[in-house]
Amino acid sequence: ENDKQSLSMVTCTAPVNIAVIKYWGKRDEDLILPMNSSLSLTLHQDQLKTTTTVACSRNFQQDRIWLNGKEEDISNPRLQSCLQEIRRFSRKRQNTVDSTSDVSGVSHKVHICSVNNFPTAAGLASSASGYACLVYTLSQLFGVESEQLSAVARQGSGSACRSLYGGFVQWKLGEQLDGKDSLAEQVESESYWPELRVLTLVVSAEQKSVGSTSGMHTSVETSQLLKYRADVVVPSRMEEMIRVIRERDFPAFGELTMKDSNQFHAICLDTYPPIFYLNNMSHRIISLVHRYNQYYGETRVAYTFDAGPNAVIYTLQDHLSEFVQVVRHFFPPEVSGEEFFKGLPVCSAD
Ligand code: 2P0
Repeated sequence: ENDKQSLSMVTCTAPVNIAVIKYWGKRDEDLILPMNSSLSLTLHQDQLKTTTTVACSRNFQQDRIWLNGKEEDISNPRLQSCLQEIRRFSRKRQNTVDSTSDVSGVSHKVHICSVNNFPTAAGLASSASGYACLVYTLSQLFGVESEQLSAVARQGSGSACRSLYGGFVQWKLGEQLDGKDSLAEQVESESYWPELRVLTLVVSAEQKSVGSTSGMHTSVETSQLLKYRADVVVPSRMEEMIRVIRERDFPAFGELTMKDSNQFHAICLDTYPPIFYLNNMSHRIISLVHRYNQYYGETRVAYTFDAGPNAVIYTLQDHLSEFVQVVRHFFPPEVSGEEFFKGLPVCSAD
C-alpha cells in the first residue's frame, strides 16, 4: 500500500442556526447540559456556514487543527471530547463488523481544516456551525451513524447540536445525568415554511467582549431571573413555539421570538456584574421593528439577538423587500457608525 492510498479525506459543510427560544445556562458544565430546552432555525447551506475538511493518514504523527487558516491548539478539552467520542463510536461499530481490521482508519491521526464564510465569534453562532461540522465530518470519515451524534456536537458547544439538522430544531434538555437524552431533534423540515425569510443586520463584526460560556456561567451563579425562566417560562414557551410554527402563524411566531430574545438580554442585565451584548444600534433596530409593526397593526417583522449586537430578522417573503428598504433608509450603508449617530435622531425619540 503506497502513501497515496493511506490518505482518506472528507469535506462537509454545516450552516449556522439562530435560536428563537434561547439556550442560556448549564446544569452541567463538563457535559454541556442546559438548564432549559431551546429551539432554532438552521439557515440554508448557501448562507452562513462552516466548511470542514478532515484527512486521516497512518503517516500523520499527531492530530492537528487549523481554523480559518491558522493552526490552533488541538488539546482544547472540547475538541478532545468530540474526537474521543467519535472514535469511541467508530470502534464500537467496527467491533460489531470486524474486530481485526481498521476499515475506517479510526486508529490514525487526523488533520482538520475548518473555515467560516463569516466573522468568527462576533455573536453569529460560529461555534454552532463549527462543532456541528467537525462532528459530522468526522462521523463521515469514520463511518459512524448514530442518533447520538448531536450529543457529541453538544459536547463541543451546546448550540452546535442544533446545527446537525435542517429546518426547525429543538434541543431537548433531557433528564439523565449522563446527558444521553440531551439531544437535538427536528421539529419541521427546511421546506415546511417556504415563505419564511431571515435577514442578518451586521452591526459590528468585532469579537464579543464576554464569551457565551463564561457569560452563562456568571448568569447561572447570579441571576434569579434565569431560574424563573428555566423552570417556569421556557417549558410552556417551547410548546407554544412548536404550535405556532406548525400553524405557520407568523405574528405569533414573531412575537414569541422577540419576547424570548428580550428575556435572554434581561437575564444578561440581571447577571452580576451585568453583561451588555446589545448596543445603541441594536436598540435602534428594536425600536424600528416595533414601529414598523405598529404602523401595520400586526407583527410582520421580528428581531432576535444572540451574544452580540448583530440583529437577526425573521419575516415573510412578502414583506422582505419593503423592510430592507426601511432599514436602508434609517441605516444608510455608506455612512459610518459615528457620523450616523450625530446626524440622525434616534428612531425611538417619539
Ligand atoms: C442560543 N446562545 O440558543 C444562545 C442564545 C447565545 C445566545 O447558544 O458554552 O456557544 O459552547 O455551550 O453554544 C451560545 O452559546 O455556548 C448560544 P457553549 P454556546 O443560540
